[in-house]
Amino acid sequence: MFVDEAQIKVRAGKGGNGCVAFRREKFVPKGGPSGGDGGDGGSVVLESTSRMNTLTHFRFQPEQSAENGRQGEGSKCTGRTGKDLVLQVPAGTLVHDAESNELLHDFDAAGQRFVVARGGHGGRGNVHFKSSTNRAPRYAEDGTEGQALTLRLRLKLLADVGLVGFPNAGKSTLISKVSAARPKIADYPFTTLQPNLGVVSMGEFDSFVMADIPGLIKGAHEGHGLGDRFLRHIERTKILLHLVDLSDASGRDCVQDYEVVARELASFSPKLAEKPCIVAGTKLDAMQSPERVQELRDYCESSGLQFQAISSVTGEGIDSLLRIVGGRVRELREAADAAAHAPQQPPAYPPASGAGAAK
Ligand SMILES: Nc1nc2c(ncn2[C@@H]2O[C@H](COP(=O)(O)OP(=O)(O)OP(=O)(O)O)[C@@H](O)[C@H]2O)c(=O)[nH]1
Ligand SMILES: [Mg+2]
Repeated sequence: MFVDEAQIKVRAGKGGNGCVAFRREKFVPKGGPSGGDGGDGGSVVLESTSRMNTLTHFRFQPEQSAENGRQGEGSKCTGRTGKDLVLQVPAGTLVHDAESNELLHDFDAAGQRFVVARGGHGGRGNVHFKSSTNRAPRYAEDGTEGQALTLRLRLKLLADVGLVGFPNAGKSTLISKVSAARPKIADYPFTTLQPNLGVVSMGEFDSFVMADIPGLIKGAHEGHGLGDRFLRHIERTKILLHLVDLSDASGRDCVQDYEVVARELASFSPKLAEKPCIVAGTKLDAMQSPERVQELRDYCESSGLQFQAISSVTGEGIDSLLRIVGGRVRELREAADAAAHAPQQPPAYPPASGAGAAK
């Protein structure tokens, strides 16, 4: 089951209460207070991982709490600290406070940790309250409550390349050909009902992630077909790979197919429409009229789009397509790295406003 939205309640542990106790030992009369502090409550921590890509597990456990801190004890013993509760979320999860709708954290990579609810503090034991006027305090602090809040988790998968196209265009067939992903493939529209991810290797040490999502039809942004809500899973990809069926079986016009899907992308988000896009004509082996591929190729050339015709059955064109796609992914990764490591502009000196100038 693929779940990309979930609401959960998280509660951090309460701090343990401080203890009221006195030294009671032979030959130590009026030994004084000896109550130890309570332990701090455990926090709730979210951790992103690349090993899962669904929020399904939260549907079955919508309430999660971390351990409470233990009470302090006599002989100045501090109570045990509550254990943190670490919840794993797939990389690409956005965490919102369900009440205020505030974005608390965006897990935009695997291996990140975020403390979402802090545990309460343990209360101080009565040893801390001894004073010159009160040598035997009979009170200790209570531990404080841990934070509790309701979270709305939304998943936007992280992939480098997003496959788009009409139903039956051959998206799932292509991902199964070039990666270890094994989605369902069949000769009817809307075979794919949930996104699939596949890792495509580029040489020995490099790879990129491809996302296969359900097909789009005209009016998808109004809810036709399966709608366009799955498009958010390719919102963060670097490139779109737009597949167009070249075989005569579809009975539609190739260029029109491309334009219909491109319009749906633009209605979903202008950002998606501006993403670098590569077009692949599919089912080259089943194509009867060569004019179809020529027409699409000309169209792409005039629109400045890279084009490659492929067949997932015979394998024709697949290597060239992967070279084009892999090359673009590499270029965009390098550009993103360079931007992230660009030296920051030093602040203008002396300050333009004159504030802080020598007196
Ligand atoms: N001859 C031929 N058939 C293909 C090729 N690629 C896919 N097909 C067939 O086209 C049909 C649809 O393929 P899918 O991969 O399920 O298409 P899809 O784009 O994932 O479709 P949806 O999941 O419904 O959006 C299947 O019957 C495939 O066997 C190809 O290169 N050549
Ligand atoms: Mg499919």
